[in-house]
Amino acid sequence: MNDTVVTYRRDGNVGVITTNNPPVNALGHAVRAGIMAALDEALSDNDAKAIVVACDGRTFHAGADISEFGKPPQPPFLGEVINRLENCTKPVVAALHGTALGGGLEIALGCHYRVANAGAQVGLPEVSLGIIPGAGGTQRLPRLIGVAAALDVIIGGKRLKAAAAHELGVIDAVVEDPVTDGAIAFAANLIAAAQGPRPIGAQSVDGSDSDIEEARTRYARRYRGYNAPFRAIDAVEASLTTPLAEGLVLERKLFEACNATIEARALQYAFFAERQAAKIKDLPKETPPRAVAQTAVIGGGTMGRGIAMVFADAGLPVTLLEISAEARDATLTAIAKSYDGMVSRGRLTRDVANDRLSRITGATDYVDLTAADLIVEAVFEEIDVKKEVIARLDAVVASDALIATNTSYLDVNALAAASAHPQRVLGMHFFSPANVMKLLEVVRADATSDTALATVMPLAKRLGKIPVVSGVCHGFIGNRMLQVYQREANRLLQEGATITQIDKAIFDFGLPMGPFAVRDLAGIDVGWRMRKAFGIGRAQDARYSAVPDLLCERDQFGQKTGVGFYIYEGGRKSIGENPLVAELAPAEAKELGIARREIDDTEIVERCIFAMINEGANLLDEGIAQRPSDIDIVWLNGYGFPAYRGGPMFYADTVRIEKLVSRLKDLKKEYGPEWSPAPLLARLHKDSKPLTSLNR
Ligand code: T1G
Repeated sequence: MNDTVVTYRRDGNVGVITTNNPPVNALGHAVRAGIMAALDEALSDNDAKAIVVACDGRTFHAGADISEFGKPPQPPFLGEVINRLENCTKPVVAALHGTALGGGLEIALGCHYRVANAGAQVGLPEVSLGIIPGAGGTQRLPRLIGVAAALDVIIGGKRLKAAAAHELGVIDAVVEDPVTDGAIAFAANLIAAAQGPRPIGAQSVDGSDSDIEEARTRYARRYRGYNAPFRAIDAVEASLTTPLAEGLVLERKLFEACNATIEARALQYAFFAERQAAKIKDLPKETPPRAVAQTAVIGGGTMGRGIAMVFADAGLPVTLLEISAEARDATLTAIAKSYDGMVSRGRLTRDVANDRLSRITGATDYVDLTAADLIVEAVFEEIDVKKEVIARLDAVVASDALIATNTSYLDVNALAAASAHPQRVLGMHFFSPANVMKLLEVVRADATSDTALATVMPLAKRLGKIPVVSGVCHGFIGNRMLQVYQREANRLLQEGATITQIDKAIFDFGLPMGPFAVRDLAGIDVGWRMRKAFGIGRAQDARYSAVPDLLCERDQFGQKTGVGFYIYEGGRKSIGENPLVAELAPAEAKELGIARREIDDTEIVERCIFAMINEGANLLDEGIAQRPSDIDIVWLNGYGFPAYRGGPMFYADTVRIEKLVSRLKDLKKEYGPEWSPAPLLARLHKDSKPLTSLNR
């Protein structure tokens, strides 16, 4: 046990307990034991009239050590440490900085007073890990700030900045840095004022059953399919009627029940998978990134505008190049309108919006891009158009400036070859809307340099994105799997299922929309134009469904034309299926000699989801994706795969590989070779290994 992670010292007549357990002072076993030992010292130190609990490093305790979950728990448990703090006979002050989250805030709630520096944030994000606060958060926070405000933090996942936490009464004072000194001064004032311990547990709870019912109703839609958020509401509800000690016991029971669920395993897996995705296995850690101080975007369409806002939102100046002055002005006006909308919806202050807008400069001449360190092209999805853009950039920007393409499908190797410096070309595939969606597929072409990757991966984090590296193939990781998922949806339509039935089955499985509704949202024509450009059709797939193409040939593109697979009124509201689909599908089935039949939801889900899992395994075998968890992060953050299922590859393990492989073999017999189990799955089956055993 590393017994130096927690130290005790005295400053005047204040005992100071300090934890130093990088990177985030997680409350692992050594820290818990260390705090207990330091408390013994502080309580037996007669010259210490008050105690300060603080942390060194970048943050106060950022929670329990998630990597300890699933391992045999070791005493002292966090709840014991916190009860000890609360029952101290000397006043205890918590000194908060960085992100006091989960068990970190619970430690602070066990203390009698809390001070923080201006940059501190507090929160109880446990439901995002499939659990509930398990060390008093659901019992003490309602006592401190009332049920309604506590539910916003615990269920809403609200992270409170210091000023808001002070206003709400979570913290007693915002102090200057260094925060520990501020806390020691605060404690000295308590001593001077003979103010003693002030346990939260002794306080009553301000709230009512209607707060609880309101929360259950309000979060029902947001947490559709989840368990933990509703168990957390149960725990907070108990605080209304149950003394603290019993409430803590009930909370612990609910915590353990939640922690034993697949949802908890899936969300904790996703937590680490997201951080793992940022690491490129064969990229030397010491590779120096290129400085990125000035950026540029070429093309002011929907994606170009969104990408420019991503840079501006992250504090980077960006030049947005358009083909003409009119187009330039129209683009800037559209961006200003987006920011206005955010201000009117209260998501941004006017000052912040103006500040961000001021970082975006419109241009019409490539020469205005000479100073750019990173340029993202987001022009029309046509290879020759993009090649010309890259060649023109070669002539004006520095030879080591990075050129990124936002293509969704095109061959990034071919685009890189259009530059005299192919090593500086890579893909940065943003998802629409670019300034909202967190996923960024970073496409590594054969020539892409380590410097380019070492620059873009950490930059993505600065842009608030979750980067996942992908090799070059048609559709990279996400869209390649999406194609087989949609292929199966189209075939199920041929065979007799309706679009409503298919979409509902997938919706019930947990995705926010089914494959037909989502194409209507994005525009059926996006795929249609891509298939036409690549000549994709019956030649490649004897069962190819032309129904989407036939709708597009009639300008029925979905929501944007008011009709697609469904009919819409007032833009987004579907008023039912497009009757044309019910004509075209049986006609196509007849043409292809396919017998139509009743199809149940299980088959729909299996065929759509298993097809993409199998394709994911092929992506791993081909080295396009580094690890299964990267594929999961792509689908969780780019395609709305339900996080409580962990992503398609994690889900495959919950289905179990042997069941998956035998089902794939059945489907192969029924539908043909495209259902052949991926060699990787066959190997894992033979070795009785789960997919996630490959996550390194
Ligand atoms: N446990 C273990 N490791 C953690 C960790 C944690 N709680 N938090 C971060 N790490 C690791 C992370 O994997 C990464 O490692 C490194 O620290 C830096 O993290 C009883 C049970 C604090 C806001 O949910 O939200 O308390 O990849 O890259 O972007 O009720 O980390 O470098 O090897 O994310 O600056 C509740 C989780 C736990 C907070 C910092 N707490 N952490 O963000 O750095 S449950 C949380 C975060 C709980 C109690 C319950 C963020 C951060 P590596 P990072 P960052």
